[in-house]
Amino acid sequence: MKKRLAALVAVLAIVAAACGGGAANNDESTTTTQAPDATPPAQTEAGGLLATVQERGKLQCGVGGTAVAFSETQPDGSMTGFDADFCRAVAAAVLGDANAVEFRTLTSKERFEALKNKEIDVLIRNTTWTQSRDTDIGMDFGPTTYYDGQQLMGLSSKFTVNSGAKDVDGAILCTNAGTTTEKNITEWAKIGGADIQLETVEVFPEAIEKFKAGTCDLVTTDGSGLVGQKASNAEGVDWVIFPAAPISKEPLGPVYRQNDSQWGDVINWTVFAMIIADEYGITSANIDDKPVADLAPELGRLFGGDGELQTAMGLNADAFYQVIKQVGNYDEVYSNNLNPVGLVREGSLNARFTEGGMIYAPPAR
Ligand SMILES: N[C@@H](CCC(=O)N[C@@H](CS)C(=O)NCC(=O)O)C(=O)O
Repeated sequence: MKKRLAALVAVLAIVAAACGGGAANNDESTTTTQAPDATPPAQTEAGGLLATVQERGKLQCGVGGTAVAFSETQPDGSMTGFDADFCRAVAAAVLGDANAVEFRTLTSKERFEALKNKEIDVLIRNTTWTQSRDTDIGMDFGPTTYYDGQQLMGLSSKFTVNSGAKDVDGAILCTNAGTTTEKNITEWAKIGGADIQLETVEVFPEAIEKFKAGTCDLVTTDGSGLVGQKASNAEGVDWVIFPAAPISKEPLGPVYRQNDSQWGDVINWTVFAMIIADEYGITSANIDDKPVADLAPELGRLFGGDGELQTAMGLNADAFYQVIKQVGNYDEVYSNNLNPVGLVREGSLNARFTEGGMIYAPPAR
């Protein structure tokens, strides 16, 4: 009985922490006790993860390392890709140095534990924003940087872009574990009346190897991952990606631990600043063409001029100037990394909102 009571108390304590009750759950914070009716401290006094990263002088960023065009470990050990550049952007904002990043490669299965265990400050790894991830396991999601959707890939001699669930009946499908992919495909096959055999591997390139060896009939993951693999494999000319309309929504973006709103603001506004700079056509190449005072008022504020808002969140006034100067705007990061594998913004959900896409930021005011 005593044991049961103790267990109940422990469970209640965990639930209270998960619901945001108490400093214990406020990552990295210096524990300060506050009277319930005291005025909440200004964000800059919170001493959360932002202060920790600034003190450390390095951002610890979780990436995949084997996701073509998103995060790829190069032979010299450097990290390239769309996700890697968002890590660099956060480092430029927080530390004034886009190179002050320690990349930590994580499999899909490892990524959330690494974040929750404070092994990383932010996770930027083809990660889909879902309700359970956002609410159940202690994490918050930043703005979507890439609107994706799950597709399948098979031999073009056997499948077409119009293939559907009925065409995959009896097939062996391969993907990596710890993903939305596994759940979506199982539901999709069931709804479509297809009997499939799903095999999971640690990292997606293993699934590709099995597909090449013929032990998997099909592979499945986010469409961007399939496009990347098709482009980077010589055998890819014989591969077809289907169905044309993805089987799921996969909004990909940064993830951070919950209950540190200052850190959340820093990540969110780093992404928004890159989107706003793109709206105005300000790039790493032309940002110095005019003095900040001569730019549109919104850009002036964003780059540290009159009415700047960055210091209110604990950053230097020029934090987002550094992001654009050192890393680039959203379009540059997209084009540099994703155009080479054939992913284009035009006509996709990742186009600017003014061009029919979903890439939109709130105003910097
Ligand atoms: N977006 C999905 C899938 C993420 C995922 O694992 N994507 C693959 C395909 S791009 C990947 O990251 N592969 C690299 C690897 O497994 O190392 C999720 O969040 O669960």
